[in-house]
Amino acid sequence: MVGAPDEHSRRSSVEFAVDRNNRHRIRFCLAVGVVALLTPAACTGAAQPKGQVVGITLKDFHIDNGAPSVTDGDVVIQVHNEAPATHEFVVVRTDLPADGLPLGPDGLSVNEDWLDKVGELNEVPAGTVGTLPLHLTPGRYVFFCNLDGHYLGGMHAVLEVSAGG
Ligand SMILES: [Cu+2]
Repeated sequence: MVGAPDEHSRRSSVEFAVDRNNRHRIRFCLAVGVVALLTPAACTGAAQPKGQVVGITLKDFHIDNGAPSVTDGDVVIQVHNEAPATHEFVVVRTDLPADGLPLGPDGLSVNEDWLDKVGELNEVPAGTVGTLPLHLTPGRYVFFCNLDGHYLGGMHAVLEVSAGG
């Protein structure tokens, strides 16, 4: 314990440098922090993104959209992959038909570079739920899976976002 006395004297001098008012304020903040931790809202609110929940279900090869229209603002897209395979989930803002997005040179996937991409989940493993929080402005959005051939296989859906009151 050679370092102990040094440690102690350093701490004392630091405390000495902090005037009484500041020390009071620090203790008050700690108390507020503890109260916040003990309230249920703080516990659940920290982990859960807020917004209108849009439940999406991925299947081989189809996307079910539980809420085809929402109002603008914070939206939490919950992507349930009920298919036996991993899928991707891409969101673009476009007025193009869901089955009329531009394809890339491979002819098997959508050319995302030509689209206004709003967000994506690279991988939603089979049997899991992916969460994608987005802030959406009014407009029309298309969801799709862009793994080779999956979009062409029918994995696309539309979400209409209207201006809220
Ligand atoms: Cu897919």
